[in-house]
Amino acid sequence: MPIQLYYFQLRGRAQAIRYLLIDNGLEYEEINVGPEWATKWKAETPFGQCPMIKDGDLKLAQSCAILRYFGRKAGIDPSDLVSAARVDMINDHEEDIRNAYVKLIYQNYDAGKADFVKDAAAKVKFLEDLFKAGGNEFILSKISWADYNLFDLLDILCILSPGFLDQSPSLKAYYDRIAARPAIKAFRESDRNMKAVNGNGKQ
Ligand code: 0HH
Repeated sequence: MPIQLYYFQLRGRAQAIRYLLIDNGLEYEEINVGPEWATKWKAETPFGQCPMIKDGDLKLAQSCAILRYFGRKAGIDPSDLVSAARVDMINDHEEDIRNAYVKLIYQNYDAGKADFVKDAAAKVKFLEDLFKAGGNEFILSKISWADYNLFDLLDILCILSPGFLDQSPSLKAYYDRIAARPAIKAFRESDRNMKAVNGNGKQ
């Protein structure tokens, strides 16, 4: 049985997982939990939330745990202590921005958008400086699980605020490099790439 990815029919928290799976040739099947989320799937998940994946006997929730798991499975998990710490640090910063984004989208879109974009730009500036100083093609010199999460975050920030990366040349080059990876490019140009970014029509 292939890997199964349980999520709503939207990009949301599953999109980075999709990028990782596709870019690393891991076949998977989408299970759209939307129609029966509350009645069938919610109680099936470890924490009452999705995304959830099944891989053989393993049932796993929490998007970053899923990314780490598939990163290890695909052999793109950083092997040394310092590299793994750098990847974790950048992913935690990414998650701070993403959690604020989710709050904006679902709770305060119209009133909060301008302040959110300003705050996210200040937080992303730290990443721009780190990428500029590091001089790596990815968070490290080779792609790792967290790059797919960061790429998706930059993508949704550019959708929210076109030109968001205009002041961040190193991150823009990084974003373009990942978008141009053949499997990711083909996926993003295909019908498989879901149009809905979030569950309430806001983006
Ligand atoms: N920390 C978790 C992670 O990273 C957060 C997961 C989470 O928030 O995996 N899951 C939400 C779905 S993402 C969840 O399970 C937000 C999209 C909501 C769209 C809902 C409506 C879609 C209709 C087509 N939420 C459901 C729940 O908590 O019951």
